[in-house]
Amino acid sequence: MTATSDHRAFNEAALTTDQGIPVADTDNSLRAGARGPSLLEDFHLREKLMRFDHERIPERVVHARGAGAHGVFKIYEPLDEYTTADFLTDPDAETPVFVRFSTVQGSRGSTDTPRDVRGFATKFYTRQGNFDLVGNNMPVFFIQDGIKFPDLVHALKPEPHHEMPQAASAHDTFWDFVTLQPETMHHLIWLMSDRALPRSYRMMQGFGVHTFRLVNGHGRSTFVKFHWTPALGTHSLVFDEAQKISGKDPDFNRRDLWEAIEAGNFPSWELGVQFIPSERAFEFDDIDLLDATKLIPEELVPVTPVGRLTLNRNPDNFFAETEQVAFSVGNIVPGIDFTDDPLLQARLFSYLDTQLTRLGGPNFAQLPINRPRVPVRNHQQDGFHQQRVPVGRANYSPNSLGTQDDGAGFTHHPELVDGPKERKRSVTFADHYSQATLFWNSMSAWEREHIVAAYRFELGKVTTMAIRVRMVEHLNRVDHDLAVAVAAGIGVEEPVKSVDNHGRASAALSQAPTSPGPVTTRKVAVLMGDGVSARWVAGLSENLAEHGVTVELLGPVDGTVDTDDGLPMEVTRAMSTVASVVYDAVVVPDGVLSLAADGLAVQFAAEAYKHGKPVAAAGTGEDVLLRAHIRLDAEDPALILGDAPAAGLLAALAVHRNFARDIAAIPA
Ligand code: HDE
Repeated sequence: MTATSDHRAFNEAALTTDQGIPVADTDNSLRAGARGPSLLEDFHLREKLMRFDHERIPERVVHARGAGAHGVFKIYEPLDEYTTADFLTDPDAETPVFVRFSTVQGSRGSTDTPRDVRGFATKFYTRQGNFDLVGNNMPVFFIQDGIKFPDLVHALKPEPHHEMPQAASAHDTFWDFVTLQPETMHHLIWLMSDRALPRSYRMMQGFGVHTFRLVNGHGRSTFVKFHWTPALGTHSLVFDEAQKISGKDPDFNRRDLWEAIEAGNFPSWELGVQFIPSERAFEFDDIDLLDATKLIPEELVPVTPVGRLTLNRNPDNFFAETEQVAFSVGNIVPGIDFTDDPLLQARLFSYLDTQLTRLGGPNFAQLPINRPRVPVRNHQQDGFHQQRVPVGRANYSPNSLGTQDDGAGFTHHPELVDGPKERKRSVTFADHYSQATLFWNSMSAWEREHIVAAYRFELGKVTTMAIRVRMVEHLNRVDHDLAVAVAAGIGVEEPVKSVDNHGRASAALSQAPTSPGPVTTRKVAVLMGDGVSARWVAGLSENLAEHGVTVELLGPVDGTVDTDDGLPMEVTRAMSTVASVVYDAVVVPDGVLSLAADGLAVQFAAEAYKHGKPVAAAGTGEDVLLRAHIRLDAEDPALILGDAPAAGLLAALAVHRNFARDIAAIPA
């Protein structure tokens, strides 16, 4: 080995300071004698502590907690009829993307499963620069005008005097604000539905919320609404389960996304578009396309599938990528354009602005995760954290001393605008209730029960009675029966019917499955113990695994259990380290006599049953269900008894849950 290669080998292996100086010892600071004072000249200690002291950046003011992944987007068919955007017209383009999912209310270190809206933000690194679709998992928003956003968020966030509650909307200030701002009523009912408790980011829809426009090569503009539809179906947790998961595994959704991608089960979503030709813009009597508190029912404008998003790579580093990614609604490419939606217009300012504080200066677009995958050329310069080294002397335009090439760039759609300057809402924004009614009418019986329970829970935490009363008055304008049911749970007098329900519904708003969906990556817990039938468990595991279902064998402790054929069988983990709430189904096999006397096993079965999950038992396993107060003679396709539960379990998992159960007496 030469002296040079010797030197390089040393450098590659060794730690260095930020200045590249090799570090000999990172465990002991420099001292005057082993028990003596530390020396100021210890440059390694000083640098190490200085860097540590400055590791934190401000968290996002909303959507602070999130998880991200890399992937690709590809269209099915070119959309030239509607747009010139390269990534939507080139059938061969595989556009790299980075997606960040998030909760809204809680801090960065809060839990994944509060009742909350979820963010669904996608950065497309297109060949014409970055396009960000910064959406949510609900198609509407609380407010119509961005000037109300600080008020909404102040009311939603932990209350300012004692900073409670964390990751929750069940408190006075939130309900005080929303009951005084009736435009929130539609989004509120979505928030009280199971949509606010996604089972997985992989099983969640996404929406662009606002009306955007696509502009084609002839300058023709079409209004559009963007929809993401998950390949695994749209599924939710129930509230009790979500609350328990917050303690058992606060990283539940983040872990689920990470593990699926690590295992090669790449989640995917179909991008769908509602196309609304400009001529039709005023065709929908009670819906103004510029009002973000309204959706366009799919019965009026169907969703056309246009492409597929697949997430296939976890970030290498959470901070560098997921934390530093800077989305902006204003990142838009030729062929796509904005509308005059006043919520959207306010967002165009806010996203650019917020990064200055969060990422410490104007050069955040140079961070690797934010960098476009195309060359960046302009005369913007300097500022904190500049990474580029511009060459040449011409940093202005026009110039004759450098090169400059103004190609065919982004042109704004030349929409004609005219009107007096005024602080005024359009009268077409005035209806705040009829789409909340539409949502309520579209729900199945169990979805309605969950909504009523959610209003009762949230309002039950509100200490100011006048706020509860106000909310019941609003609900009475959504649907009288809903108002009566909520009032009865929160000590408010039954309201007098004031308006008739319009009776319209939209099937796409319900999450009740109309047909069986995929079961891939669902997780089944098998409760284990000495005496278990080895063949039975192995057969079931094999059968489920063939369908992509993950089976975990939960032992009384880590290690092995003794099976009926005398051989030890390894378990996945100890039952006490998990809980039923982190599984999709629970199985109690035959032969394990100890389980019926094990409170934890009984709780596993009871809780899973209470949450509507498939529960299977064979032989002595049925004793565990009896102890859990589960009626074995109940008509219940998701209660699977007998020796061959695989087919029943798969069928029950394919429709997610059975909420038709009578669970009132189940202690969980
Ligand atoms: Fe945001 N929003 N927002 N928002 N939003 C932010 O941007 C804001 C709104 C959404 O994973 C912030 O970089 C205003 C609607 C997502 O990094 C901030 C208004 C929708 C994310 C901001 C809205 C969203 C954010 C905080 C009303 C659904 C997370 C940090 C005018 C269509 C993106 C940041 C990520 C984040 C402002 C309303 C979705 C402060 C002013 C409507 C998914 O800029």
